[in-house]
Amino acid sequence: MKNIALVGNPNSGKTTLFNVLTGSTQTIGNWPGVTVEKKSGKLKKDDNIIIQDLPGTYSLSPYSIEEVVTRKFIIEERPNLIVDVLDATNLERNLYLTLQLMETGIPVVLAMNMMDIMEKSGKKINIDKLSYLLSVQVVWISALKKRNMAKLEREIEIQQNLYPYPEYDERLESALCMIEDTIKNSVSKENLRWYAIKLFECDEQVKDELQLDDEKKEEIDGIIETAEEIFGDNSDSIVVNARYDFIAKIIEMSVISTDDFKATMS
Ligand code: GDP
Ligand code: MG
Ligand code: K
Repeated sequence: MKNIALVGNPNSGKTTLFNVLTGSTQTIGNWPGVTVEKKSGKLKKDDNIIIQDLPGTYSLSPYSIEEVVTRKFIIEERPNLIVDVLDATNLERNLYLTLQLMETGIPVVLAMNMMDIMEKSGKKINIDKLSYLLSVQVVWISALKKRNMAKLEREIEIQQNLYPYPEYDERLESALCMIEDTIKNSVSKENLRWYAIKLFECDEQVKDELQLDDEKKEEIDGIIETAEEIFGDNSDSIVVNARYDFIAKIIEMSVISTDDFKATMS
């Protein structure tokens, strides 16, 4: 049995894709519906694969009920694969969640949705380059028009490689490395980076969950304080900015506006 989770921003097309992949006939209204409960079904092509449709979320911080349900499922159940459904027309915002998913270390495939809209727009995403820069598979799809479904199903069925974690500012990386060292006996190796980042962000839920002793807590507080002095910023924003810097670089290298192209050609 293989467990797959569909994750993405609200309205990126998760439920539409879920229905196509599972053959479910549940109707979706024209208005933006919200999924709060997770819903599961079997892949039409292979009933050894269970797909979860998770609530739409912009982040894996525990600030809203959708975020909590999705985060809990990903961290506690560790699905075999995350299919990250992106609205290609909002790439920057959607990649922000992608990076957080990649921080968990769980194998990820990117389903770049809304292909039909993108084809009519003045922008092009070079998904081969995007795939290379992130070291994960990226597939163009249109869930609504059922395009490239066989290609996505193939990626779901094969074993996806592990990827290197997205690497942020080296000063942040060295702080994370020190936190990982402090907690290495309290969490499993595969979860180390996720917990280090969450502790650096002062995530209360993770702090409660790990129940570290006072000595370790002080050590971590010291690491965070030093980083905040170096960056002149609070730890939460240091991580947010690091993710957006990473995304900006990726977008610069993989998105071309055909309008710009026309302008330089004329
Ligand atoms: P969810 O919130 O991620 O579950 O998104 P939904 O599946 O509910 O989709 C949100 C809206 O986007 C609905 O109106 C869908 O019909 C529409 N939609 C989903 N996929 C596509 C697509 O590939 N192309 C277009 N044009 N619209 C889509
Ligand atoms: Mg939905
Ligand atoms: K929706």
